[in-house]
Amino acid sequence: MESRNPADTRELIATFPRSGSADVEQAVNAARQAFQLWRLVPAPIRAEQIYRFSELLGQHKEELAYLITQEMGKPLNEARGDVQEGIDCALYSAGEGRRMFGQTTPSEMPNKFAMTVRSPIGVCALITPWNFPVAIPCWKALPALVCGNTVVFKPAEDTPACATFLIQLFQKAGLPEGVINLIHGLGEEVGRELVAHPGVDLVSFTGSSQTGAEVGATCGRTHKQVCLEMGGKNAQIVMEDADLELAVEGALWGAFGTAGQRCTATSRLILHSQIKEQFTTRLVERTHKLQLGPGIDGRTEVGPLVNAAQLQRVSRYLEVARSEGAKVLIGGEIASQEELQHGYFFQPTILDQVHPDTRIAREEIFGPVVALMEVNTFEEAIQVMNDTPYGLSASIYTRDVNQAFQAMRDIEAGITYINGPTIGAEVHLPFGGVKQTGNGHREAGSAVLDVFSAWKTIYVDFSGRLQRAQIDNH
Ligand code: UN1
Repeated sequence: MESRNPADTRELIATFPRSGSADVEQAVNAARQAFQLWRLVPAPIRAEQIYRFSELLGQHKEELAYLITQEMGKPLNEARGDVQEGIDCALYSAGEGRRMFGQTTPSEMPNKFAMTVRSPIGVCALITPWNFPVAIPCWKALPALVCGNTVVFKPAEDTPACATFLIQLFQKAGLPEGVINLIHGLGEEVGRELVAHPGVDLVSFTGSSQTGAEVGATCGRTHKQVCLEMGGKNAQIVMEDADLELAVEGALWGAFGTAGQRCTATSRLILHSQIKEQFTTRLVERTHKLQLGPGIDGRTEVGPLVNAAQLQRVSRYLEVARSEGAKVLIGGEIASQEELQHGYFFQPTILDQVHPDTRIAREEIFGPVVALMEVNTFEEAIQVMNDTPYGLSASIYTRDVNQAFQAMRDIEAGITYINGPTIGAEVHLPFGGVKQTGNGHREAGSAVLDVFSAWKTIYVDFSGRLQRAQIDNH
Protein backbone atom coordinates (compact mmCIF):
# COMPACT_ATOMS: atom_id res chain seq x y z
CA MET A 1 0.00 0.00 0.00
CA GLU A 2 1.07 3.56 -0.51
CA SER A 3 1.28 6.53 1.80
CA ARG A 4 1.16 9.84 -0.06
CA ASN A 5 1.57 13.44 0.98
CA PRO A 6 -1.91 14.95 1.44
CA ALA A 7 -0.53 18.40 0.57
CA ASP A 8 0.69 17.08 -2.78
CA THR A 9 -0.37 13.57 -3.65
CA ARG A 10 2.28 13.29 -6.35
CA GLU A 11 4.73 12.75 -3.55
CA LEU A 12 5.02 9.16 -2.35
CA ILE A 13 6.11 8.97 1.29
CA ALA A 14 6.24 5.24 1.82
CA THR A 15 5.01 1.90 0.70
CA PHE A 16 3.92 -0.58 3.30
CA PRO A 17 2.47 -4.08 3.43
CA ARG A 18 -1.22 -4.84 3.41
CA SER A 19 -0.90 -7.30 6.26
CA GLY A 20 -3.26 -10.24 6.57
CA SER A 21 -4.38 -13.01 8.91
CA ALA A 22 -0.97 -14.70 9.02
CA ASP A 23 0.62 -11.45 10.22
CA VAL A 24 -2.01 -10.98 12.90
CA GLU A 25 -1.40 -14.51 14.07
CA GLN A 26 2.34 -14.04 14.17
CA ALA A 27 2.16 -10.71 15.98
CA VAL A 28 -0.28 -11.93 18.62
CA ASN A 29 1.78 -15.08 19.21
CA ALA A 30 4.98 -13.05 19.54
CA ALA A 31 3.26 -10.75 22.02
CA ARG A 32 1.87 -13.69 24.00
CA GLN A 33 5.29 -15.28 24.29
CA ALA A 34 7.03 -12.05 25.21
CA PHE A 35 4.39 -11.35 27.87
CA GLN A 36 5.63 -14.23 29.99
CA LEU A 37 9.05 -12.57 30.26
CA TRP A 38 8.06 -8.90 30.20
CA ARG A 39 5.52 -9.18 33.03
CA LEU A 40 8.35 -10.37 35.30
CA VAL A 41 10.72 -7.52 34.49
CA PRO A 42 10.49 -5.13 37.47
CA ALA A 43 8.46 -2.05 36.61
CA PRO A 44 11.35 0.38 37.38
CA ILE A 45 13.49 -1.52 34.85
CA ARG A 46 10.71 -1.51 32.26
CA ALA A 47 10.56 2.24 32.91
CA GLU A 48 14.26 2.66 32.07
CA GLN A 49 13.57 1.46 28.55
CA ILE A 50 10.78 3.98 28.28
CA TYR A 51 13.16 6.73 29.45
CA ARG A 52 15.55 5.66 26.69
CA PHE A 53 12.67 5.83 24.25
CA SER A 54 11.88 9.39 25.44
CA GLU A 55 15.50 10.40 24.81
CA LEU A 56 15.40 8.91 21.33
CA LEU A 57 12.14 10.69 20.55
CA GLY A 58 13.82 13.93 21.66
CA GLN A 59 16.87 13.28 19.46
CA HIS A 60 14.67 12.53 16.44
CA LYS A 61 12.02 15.17 17.15
CA GLU A 62 12.68 17.28 14.09
CA GLU A 63 12.97 14.35 11.70
CA LEU A 64 9.80 12.77 13.02
CA ALA A 65 7.92 16.09 12.93
CA TYR A 66 8.79 16.41 9.23
CA LEU A 67 7.54 12.92 8.62
CA ILE A 68 4.25 13.67 10.40
CA THR A 69 3.76 16.80 8.29
CA GLN A 70 4.57 14.96 5.09
CA GLU A 71 2.41 12.01 5.90
CA MET A 72 -0.75 13.56 7.39
CA GLY A 73 -0.40 17.26 6.61
CA LYS A 74 -0.47 19.20 9.90
CA PRO A 75 1.78 22.28 10.02
CA LEU A 76 5.30 21.66 11.21
CA ASN A 77 4.96 23.47 14.53
CA GLU A 78 1.92 21.33 15.35
CA ALA A 79 3.83 18.22 14.28
CA ARG A 80 6.58 19.15 16.72
CA GLY A 81 3.88 19.42 19.38
CA ASP A 82 2.67 15.94 18.45
CA VAL A 83 6.16 14.52 19.05
CA GLN A 84 6.52 16.57 22.24
CA GLU A 85 3.30 15.06 23.55
CA GLY A 86 4.89 11.64 22.95
CA ILE A 87 7.99 12.69 24.87
CA ASP A 88 5.90 14.07 27.73
CA CYS A 89 3.96 10.86 27.87
CA ALA A 90 7.17 8.78 27.88
CA LEU A 91 8.59 10.76 30.79
CA TYR A 92 5.35 10.53 32.72
CA SER A 93 4.88 6.80 32.05
CA ALA A 94 8.47 6.04 32.93
CA GLY A 95 8.02 7.86 36.24
CA GLU A 96 5.07 5.59 36.94
CA GLY A 97 7.45 2.63 36.88
CA ARG A 98 8.73 3.73 40.29
CA ARG A 99 5.29 4.47 41.70
CA MET A 100 2.45 2.29 40.53
CA PHE A 101 1.16 2.54 44.03
CA GLY A 102 -1.28 0.10 45.52
CA GLN A 103 -2.87 0.23 48.95
CA THR A 104 -2.31 -1.48 52.24
CA THR A 105 -5.17 -1.53 54.67
CA PRO A 106 -5.87 -3.33 57.94
CA SER A 107 -7.63 -6.65 57.79
CA GLU A 108 -10.61 -7.18 60.08
CA MET A 109 -8.76 -10.25 61.41
CA PRO A 110 -5.78 -10.28 63.74
CA ASN A 111 -2.49 -11.39 62.23
CA LYS A 112 -3.66 -10.87 58.71
CA PHE A 113 -2.35 -8.42 56.13
CA ALA A 114 -4.28 -6.88 53.23
CA MET A 115 -2.99 -5.05 50.16
CA THR A 116 -3.63 -4.32 46.51
CA VAL A 117 -1.14 -4.51 43.65
CA ARG A 118 -1.49 -3.71 39.97
CA SER A 119 -0.98 -6.65 37.63
CA PRO A 120 -0.66 -6.51 33.86
CA ILE A 121 -3.53 -7.62 31.68
CA GLY A 122 -1.69 -9.40 28.87
CA VAL A 123 -1.62 -8.69 25.16
CA CYS A 124 -3.00 -5.25 24.29
CA ALA A 125 -4.18 -4.41 20.78
CA LEU A 126 -3.78 -0.68 20.16
CA ILE A 127 -5.72 0.80 17.26
CA THR A 128 -4.85 4.40 16.60
CA PRO A 129 -5.95 7.23 14.28
CA TRP A 130 -3.87 9.34 11.91
CA ASN A 131 -4.49 12.79 13.44
CA PHE A 132 -1.89 12.38 16.19
CA PRO A 133 0.33 9.69 14.70
CA VAL A 134 2.90 9.96 17.49
CA ALA A 135 1.06 11.27 20.55
CA ILE A 136 -1.85 8.84 20.51
CA PRO A 137 0.20 5.65 20.01
CA CYS A 138 2.44 6.91 22.86
CA TRP A 139 -0.58 7.57 25.11
CA LYS A 140 -1.54 3.95 24.68
CA ALA A 141 1.72 2.01 24.26
CA LEU A 142 3.80 3.61 27.01
CA PRO A 143 1.43 3.06 29.94
CA ALA A 144 0.60 -0.40 28.54
CA LEU A 145 4.30 -1.30 28.51
CA VAL A 146 5.22 0.13 31.90
CA CYS A 147 2.34 -1.86 33.43
CA GLY A 148 3.94 -5.04 32.05
CA ASN A 149 1.71 -5.74 29.07
CA THR A 150 2.87 -6.54 25.58
CA VAL A 151 1.47 -4.78 22.53
CA VAL A 152 0.22 -5.32 19.02
CA PHE A 153 -0.01 -1.90 17.40
CA LYS A 154 -2.26 -1.29 14.40
CA PRO A 155 -1.87 2.33 13.23
CA ALA A 156 -4.19 4.06 10.79
CA GLU A 157 -3.40 3.24 7.18
CA ASP A 158 -2.82 6.97 6.51
CA THR A 159 0.26 7.17 8.75
CA PRO A 160 2.25 3.95 8.38
CA ALA A 161 5.64 5.65 8.05
CA CYS A 162 5.22 7.46 11.39
CA ALA A 163 4.26 4.16 13.02
CA THR A 164 7.27 2.38 11.54
CA PHE A 165 9.54 5.16 12.78
CA LEU A 166 8.15 4.78 16.29
CA ILE A 167 8.69 1.04 16.27
CA GLN A 168 12.28 1.53 15.17
CA LEU A 169 12.82 3.84 18.14
CA PHE A 170 11.35 1.21 20.46
CA GLN A 171 13.83 -1.29 19.02
CA LYS A 172 16.70 1.14 19.52
CA ALA A 173 15.57 1.74 23.08
CA GLY A 174 16.18 -1.97 23.66
CA LEU A 175 12.71 -3.37 24.12
CA PRO A 176 12.97 -7.16 23.96
CA GLU A 177 11.66 -8.88 20.85
CA GLY A 178 7.92 -9.42 20.79
CA VAL A 179 7.12 -6.80 23.42
CA ILE A 180 5.77 -4.42 20.80
CA ASN A 181 4.63 -5.58 17.37
CA LEU A 182 3.40 -3.63 14.39
CA ILE A 183 0.68 -4.59 11.94
CA HIS A 184 -0.02 -2.47 8.90
CA GLY A 185 -3.02 -2.70 6.63
CA LEU A 186 -6.72 -2.02 6.67
CA GLY A 187 -8.95 -1.67 9.68
CA GLU A 188 -11.71 -3.72 8.13
CA GLU A 189 -9.25 -6.53 7.47
CA VAL A 190 -6.47 -6.86 10.06
CA GLY A 191 -7.98 -4.39 12.54
CA ARG A 192 -11.13 -6.44 12.74
CA GLU A 193 -9.22 -9.74 13.03
CA LEU A 194 -6.98 -8.37 15.72
CA VAL A 195 -9.93 -7.22 17.84
CA ALA A 196 -11.58 -10.63 17.52
CA HIS A 197 -8.39 -12.65 18.10
CA PRO A 198 -8.63 -14.88 21.19
CA GLY A 199 -4.99 -14.19 22.02
CA VAL A 200 -5.73 -10.50 22.63
CA ASP A 201 -6.78 -9.56 26.17
CA LEU A 202 -7.44 -5.85 25.82
CA VAL A 203 -8.27 -3.44 23.01
CA SER A 204 -7.64 0.27 23.20
CA PHE A 205 -9.20 2.12 20.29
CA THR A 206 -9.33 5.76 19.23
CA GLY A 207 -11.38 6.59 16.14
CA SER A 208 -14.88 7.01 14.82
CA SER A 209 -17.97 6.26 16.87
CA GLN A 210 -19.15 3.86 14.22
CA THR A 211 -16.00 1.71 14.30
CA GLY A 212 -15.82 2.08 18.08
CA ALA A 213 -19.28 0.60 18.46
CA GLU A 214 -18.18 -2.40 16.43
CA VAL A 215 -14.96 -2.80 18.42
CA GLY A 216 -16.95 -2.56 21.66
CA ALA A 217 -19.47 -5.15 20.49
CA THR A 218 -16.75 -7.64 19.51
CA CYS A 219 -14.97 -7.13 22.81
CA GLY A 220 -18.24 -7.63 24.67
CA ARG A 221 -18.84 -10.92 22.88
CA THR A 222 -15.28 -12.13 23.42
CA HIS A 223 -14.93 -10.84 27.01
CA LYS A 224 -12.05 -8.49 26.37
CA GLN A 225 -11.23 -5.35 28.26
CA VAL A 226 -11.90 -2.40 26.01
CA CYS A 227 -11.13 1.30 26.12
CA LEU A 228 -12.87 3.45 23.50
CA GLU A 229 -12.16 7.07 22.60
CA MET A 230 -14.53 8.26 19.93
CA GLY A 231 -16.16 11.35 18.53
CA GLY A 232 -16.74 14.83 19.80
CA LYS A 233 -18.90 17.81 18.93
CA ASN A 234 -17.10 20.22 21.17
CA ALA A 235 -18.35 23.72 21.82
CA GLN A 236 -16.93 26.99 23.03
CA ILE A 237 -19.30 29.34 24.82
CA VAL A 238 -18.56 33.06 24.65
CA MET A 239 -20.44 35.07 27.26
CA GLU A 240 -21.23 38.78 27.03
CA ASP A 241 -18.50 39.71 29.54
CA ALA A 242 -15.72 37.68 27.87
CA ASP A 243 -12.39 39.05 26.68
CA LEU A 244 -13.41 38.97 23.02
CA GLU A 245 -9.91 39.15 21.59
CA LEU A 246 -8.91 36.13 23.64
CA ALA A 247 -12.12 34.30 22.76
CA VAL A 248 -11.54 34.88 19.02
CA GLU A 249 -7.97 33.58 19.26
CA GLY A 250 -9.23 30.54 21.17
CA ALA A 251 -11.95 29.86 18.60
CA LEU A 252 -9.52 30.12 15.68
CA TRP A 253 -7.06 27.71 17.24
CA GLY A 254 -9.77 25.35 18.48
CA ALA A 255 -11.69 25.24 15.20
CA PHE A 256 -8.96 25.43 12.57
CA GLY A 257 -5.86 24.02 14.29
CA THR A 258 -4.95 20.66 12.67
CA ALA A 259 -7.56 21.73 10.05
CA GLY A 260 -10.23 20.77 12.58
CA GLN A 261 -9.08 17.17 12.56
CA ARG A 262 -8.93 16.64 16.30
CA CYS A 263 -11.48 14.86 18.41
CA THR A 264 -11.16 17.90 20.68
CA ALA A 265 -11.70 20.43 17.87
CA THR A 266 -14.17 23.27 18.41
CA SER A 267 -17.01 22.61 16.02
CA ARG A 268 -19.66 24.79 17.67
CA LEU A 269 -19.44 28.35 18.93
CA ILE A 270 -22.24 29.26 21.31
CA LEU A 271 -22.35 33.04 21.36
CA HIS A 272 -24.22 35.38 23.67
CA SER A 273 -26.50 37.64 21.61
CA GLN A 274 -24.90 40.78 23.05
CA ILE A 275 -21.48 40.02 21.60
CA LYS A 276 -22.37 37.78 18.68
CA GLU A 277 -22.06 40.38 15.96
CA GLN A 278 -18.86 41.89 17.23
CA PHE A 279 -17.29 38.50 17.87
CA THR A 280 -18.34 37.14 14.48
CA THR A 281 -16.97 40.14 12.59
CA ARG A 282 -13.58 39.72 14.26
CA LEU A 283 -13.58 35.95 13.79
CA VAL A 284 -14.34 36.25 10.08
CA GLU A 285 -11.63 38.89 9.68
CA ARG A 286 -9.06 36.68 11.38
CA THR A 287 -10.17 33.63 9.39
CA HIS A 288 -9.66 35.57 6.16
CA LYS A 289 -6.03 36.02 7.10
CA LEU A 290 -5.36 32.37 7.94
CA GLN A 291 -2.67 30.96 5.72
CA LEU A 292 -3.84 27.74 4.04
CA GLY A 293 -1.07 25.64 2.53
CA PRO A 294 1.33 22.75 2.88
CA GLY A 295 2.39 22.18 6.48
CA ILE A 296 6.02 22.10 5.48
CA ASP A 297 5.85 25.84 4.68
CA GLY A 298 6.63 27.78 7.86
CA ARG A 299 3.91 30.36 7.09
CA THR A 300 1.11 27.80 6.94
CA GLU A 301 -1.51 27.92 9.67
CA VAL A 302 -4.00 25.45 8.21
CA GLY A 303 -2.83 22.36 6.33
CA PRO A 304 -4.68 19.90 4.11
CA LEU A 305 -7.17 17.25 5.14
CA VAL A 306 -5.68 13.81 5.41
CA ASN A 307 -7.18 12.06 2.39
CA ALA A 308 -9.72 12.18 -0.42
CA ALA A 309 -12.43 10.54 1.66
CA GLN A 310 -12.15 13.25 4.33
CA LEU A 311 -12.26 15.96 1.70
CA GLN A 312 -15.43 14.46 0.26
CA ARG A 313 -16.93 14.06 3.69
CA VAL A 314 -16.37 17.72 4.57
CA SER A 315 -17.71 18.82 1.17
CA ARG A 316 -20.80 16.69 1.69
CA TYR A 317 -21.36 18.26 5.10
CA LEU A 318 -21.29 21.67 3.44
CA GLU A 319 -24.10 20.53 1.15
CA VAL A 320 -26.00 19.34 4.19
CA ALA A 321 -25.41 22.67 5.95
CA ARG A 322 -26.69 24.67 2.98
CA SER A 323 -29.74 22.46 2.62
CA GLU A 324 -30.47 22.89 6.33
CA GLY A 325 -30.46 26.66 5.96
CA ALA A 326 -27.08 27.53 7.44
CA LYS A 327 -25.40 30.63 6.06
CA VAL A 328 -21.78 30.33 4.92
CA LEU A 329 -19.95 33.40 6.23
CA ILE A 330 -16.56 32.40 4.87
CA GLY A 331 -15.06 29.37 3.16
CA GLY A 332 -17.37 26.51 2.36
CA GLU A 333 -15.43 25.20 -0.61
CA ILE A 334 -12.45 23.13 -1.62
CA ALA A 335 -9.50 25.53 -1.95
CA SER A 336 -9.28 26.98 -5.44
CA GLN A 337 -5.64 28.17 -5.50
CA GLU A 338 -3.69 26.68 -8.37
CA GLU A 339 -0.80 25.59 -6.17
CA LEU A 340 -3.09 23.62 -3.84
CA GLN A 341 -4.75 21.52 -6.51
CA HIS A 342 -2.65 18.44 -5.86
CA GLY A 343 -3.64 18.29 -2.20
CA TYR A 344 -6.78 17.90 -0.11
CA PHE A 345 -7.27 21.50 0.93
CA PHE A 346 -10.57 22.80 2.26
CA GLN A 347 -11.12 26.45 3.13
CA PRO A 348 -11.61 27.33 6.80
CA THR A 349 -15.36 27.65 7.07
CA ILE A 350 -17.75 29.48 9.37
CA LEU A 351 -21.44 28.66 9.28
CA ASP A 352 -23.98 31.02 10.78
CA GLN A 353 -27.62 30.56 11.76
CA VAL A 354 -27.13 26.95 12.67
CA HIS A 355 -30.07 25.46 14.50
CA PRO A 356 -29.21 23.09 17.36
CA ASP A 357 -31.46 20.39 15.89
CA THR A 358 -29.71 20.18 12.53
CA ARG A 359 -27.19 17.56 11.47
CA ILE A 360 -24.48 20.15 11.08
CA ALA A 361 -24.93 21.04 14.77
CA ARG A 362 -24.93 17.43 15.94
CA GLU A 363 -22.61 15.30 13.80
CA GLU A 364 -18.83 15.25 13.96
CA ILE A 365 -17.37 16.71 10.76
CA PHE A 366 -13.61 16.41 11.43
CA GLY A 367 -12.65 19.31 9.23
CA PRO A 368 -12.13 23.10 9.37
CA VAL A 369 -15.80 23.90 9.84
CA VAL A 370 -17.36 25.69 12.78
CA ALA A 371 -21.04 26.38 13.42
CA LEU A 372 -22.27 29.54 15.15
CA MET A 373 -25.26 29.45 17.47
CA GLU A 374 -26.80 32.36 19.32
CA VAL A 375 -28.09 32.26 22.88
CA ASN A 376 -29.58 34.85 25.23
CA THR A 377 -28.66 33.54 28.66
CA PHE A 378 -26.04 31.49 30.48
CA GLU A 379 -28.62 28.75 31.13
CA GLU A 380 -29.44 28.55 27.44
CA ALA A 381 -25.74 28.39 26.60
CA ILE A 382 -25.25 25.38 28.88
CA GLN A 383 -28.38 23.74 27.53
CA VAL A 384 -27.18 24.10 23.92
CA MET A 385 -23.68 22.98 24.93
CA ASN A 386 -25.06 19.76 26.42
CA ASP A 387 -27.55 19.10 23.64
CA THR A 388 -25.30 16.63 21.85
CA PRO A 389 -24.73 12.89 22.01
CA TYR A 390 -21.02 13.50 22.63
CA GLY A 391 -19.09 14.84 25.61
CA LEU A 392 -15.35 15.15 25.10
CA SER A 393 -14.14 18.72 25.44
CA ALA A 394 -15.80 22.05 26.22
CA SER A 395 -14.85 25.65 26.78
CA ILE A 396 -16.34 28.83 28.19
CA TYR A 397 -15.03 32.37 27.98
CA THR A 398 -16.32 34.54 30.81
CA ARG A 399 -14.97 36.83 33.51
CA ASP A 400 -17.77 35.92 35.89
CA VAL A 401 -16.37 33.53 38.47
CA ASN A 402 -19.81 32.32 39.52
CA GLN A 403 -20.72 31.40 35.96
CA ALA A 404 -17.34 29.76 35.45
CA PHE A 405 -17.90 27.48 38.44
CA GLN A 406 -21.46 26.68 37.40
CA ALA A 407 -20.14 25.78 33.97
CA MET A 408 -17.47 23.50 35.49
CA ARG A 409 -20.25 21.71 37.33
CA ASP A 410 -22.95 21.59 34.67
CA ILE A 411 -21.16 21.04 31.38
CA GLU A 412 -21.39 17.41 30.31
CA ALA A 413 -17.85 16.76 29.08
CA GLY A 414 -14.76 14.86 30.13
CA ILE A 415 -12.60 17.98 29.73
CA THR A 416 -13.63 21.60 30.40
CA TYR A 417 -11.57 24.70 29.75
CA ILE A 418 -12.22 28.09 31.32
CA ASN A 419 -10.92 30.93 29.13
CA GLY A 420 -9.03 28.54 26.91
CA PRO A 421 -9.91 26.68 23.68
CA THR A 422 -11.25 23.12 23.55
CA ILE A 423 -7.88 21.73 22.48
CA GLY A 424 -4.69 21.53 24.50
CA ALA A 425 -4.90 18.50 26.79
CA GLU A 426 -1.73 17.70 28.77
CA VAL A 427 -0.52 14.16 29.32
CA HIS A 428 -0.49 14.06 33.10
CA LEU A 429 -4.22 14.69 33.36
CA PRO A 430 -6.97 12.28 32.39
CA PHE A 431 -8.21 12.48 28.80
CA GLY A 432 -11.56 11.13 27.66
CA GLY A 433 -15.23 11.88 27.44
CA VAL A 434 -18.70 11.16 28.69
CA LYS A 435 -21.83 10.07 26.82
CA GLN A 436 -21.13 8.61 23.37
CA THR A 437 -17.54 9.83 23.30
CA GLY A 438 -16.20 6.94 25.31
CA ASN A 439 -16.99 3.95 27.45
CA GLY A 440 -16.03 5.45 30.78
CA HIS A 441 -12.27 4.95 30.66
CA ARG A 442 -9.66 7.66 30.65
CA GLU A 443 -6.35 7.82 28.86
CA ALA A 444 -3.34 9.75 30.14
CA GLY A 445 -2.82 10.86 33.74
CA SER A 446 -2.64 8.20 36.38
CA ALA A 447 -6.18 7.18 35.38
CA VAL A 448 -4.75 5.30 32.39
CA LEU A 449 -3.19 2.77 34.76
CA ASP A 450 -6.71 1.56 35.48
CA VAL A 451 -7.05 0.69 31.80
CA PHE A 452 -3.78 -1.18 31.46
CA SER A 453 -3.61 -3.00 34.78
CA ALA A 454 -5.96 -5.04 36.88
CA TRP A 455 -6.18 -4.66 40.62
CA LYS A 456 -5.17 -7.75 42.49
CA THR A 457 -6.27 -7.91 46.11
CA ILE A 458 -3.99 -9.95 48.34
CA TYR A 459 -4.63 -11.22 51.86
CA VAL A 460 -1.79 -12.74 53.86
CA ASP A 461 -2.86 -14.66 56.93
CA PHE A 462 0.02 -15.16 59.34
CA SER A 463 -2.10 -16.37 62.28
CA GLY A 464 -1.52 -20.02 61.49
CA ARG A 465 -5.21 -20.84 61.83
CA LEU A 466 -8.38 -20.64 59.79
CA GLN A 467 -9.95 -17.22 60.21
CA ARG A 468 -13.41 -16.75 58.77
CA ALA A 469 -14.20 -13.23 57.55
CA GLN A 470 -17.53 -11.72 58.65
CA ILE A 471 -18.04 -14.60 61.13
CA ASP A 472 -15.22 -15.13 63.63
CA ASN A 473 -15.00 -11.52 64.81
CA HIS A 474 -18.71 -10.92 65.29
C1 UN1 B 1 -7.20 13.98 19.58
O1 UN1 B 1 -7.70 14.89 18.95
O2 UN1 B 1 -7.52 12.82 19.32
O3 UN1 B 1 -5.95 18.30 23.43
C2 UN1 B 1 -6.19 14.17 20.63
C3 UN1 B 1 -5.56 18.11 22.29
C4 UN1 B 1 -4.37 17.22 22.03
C5 UN1 B 1 -4.78 15.81 21.88
C6 UN1 B 1 -5.90 15.61 20.90
N1 UN1 B 1 -3.42 17.37 23.10
O4 UN1 B 1 -6.13 18.59 21.32
